[in-house]
Amino acid sequence: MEVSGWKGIINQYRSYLDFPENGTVVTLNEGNTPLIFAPKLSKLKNANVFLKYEGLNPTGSFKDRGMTMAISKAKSSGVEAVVCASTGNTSASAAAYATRADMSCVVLIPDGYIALGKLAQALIHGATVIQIQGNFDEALEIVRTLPAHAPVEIVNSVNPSRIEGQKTGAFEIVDVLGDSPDYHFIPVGNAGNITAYWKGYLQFKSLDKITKLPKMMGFQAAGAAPIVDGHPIDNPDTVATAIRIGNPASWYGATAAASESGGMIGKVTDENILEAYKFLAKEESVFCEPASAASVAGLFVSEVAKDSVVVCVLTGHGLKDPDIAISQISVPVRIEPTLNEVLRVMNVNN
Ligand code: AN7
Repeated sequence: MEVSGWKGIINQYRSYLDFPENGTVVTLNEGNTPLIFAPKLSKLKNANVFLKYEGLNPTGSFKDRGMTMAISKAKSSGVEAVVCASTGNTSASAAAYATRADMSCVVLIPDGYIALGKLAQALIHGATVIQIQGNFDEALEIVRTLPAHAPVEIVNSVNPSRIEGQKTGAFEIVDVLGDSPDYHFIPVGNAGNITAYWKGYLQFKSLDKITKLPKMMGFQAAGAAPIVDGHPIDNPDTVATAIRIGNPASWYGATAAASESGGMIGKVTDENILEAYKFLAKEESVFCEPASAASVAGLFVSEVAKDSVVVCVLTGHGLKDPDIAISQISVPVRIEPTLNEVLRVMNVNN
């Protein structure tokens, strides 16, 4: 039955995507996420700051943009099983889209370093979840070799369809702003997303749909900052488990985006990240996961030109990682169920 409304990023941007004409579209209506004005950040930085809230995608992260492409292409070419390594969000997205396509899905995750919500998603969508006693980089190394031994397709961002789908985030930003922002702040883990956004902006520039290109400002967590430090990190460590990655697959894509755009790849401490995370929730009413806040943490430590247009991508939803949220706030008070007790503790004066 034909219905009106948004039908996902492939249907919306098909003419700009490398997608076969008769390909099967596997979609959960991902994309079309809001670009939310951030008044308090704007005031603090003397700029016009917007938040691209990717947590509102179907599985709660930007990964769905790439996954609709990767799974659609895989389905169109008769693939029956997909595999990925993941710090969590890729596994949640792969599990959901593979199920939608009646394919099986295997995910390798680092034991003990995946947010609760993401683990729940991968499991409830029916993926085979394998926890490895190692980190993401070790999981991806194994995944890369799997297609030589079993009939599976990789849906990590080493699969070019992932990057191709994720570039639509840039298209949506341009569709709302009418042009590129001046600065594009984004967390960097495996570096697929910064590579994808830059590809999207470049494509729209080559089509004269925008007059300028943004400075790409990528931020890694200080304990997992191989690109900034200039070498792979054997034991990456950060509270932002989503970007706990020591050897990014799209390393070159990230450095190219930064240098070609006149931007940079920087690093922010866990303290910076949690401060931005809490600021976003308390001051802007936008709840993202810790890794996502690395973009805003990056903005906090950067200079931006007065009155410039700034976009910070918030890559995943705050509900993904309830444990970190609860650890950052004081526990609610417990009282007897009486009016007087409520009045005593509710902290609203008349
Ligand atoms: C919320 O799910 O790598 O630089 O396996 O979940 O494109 O890797 C997640 C990465 C930022 C970094 N924010 O993006 C995975 C995974 C969130 C993320 C990133 C991730 P890339």
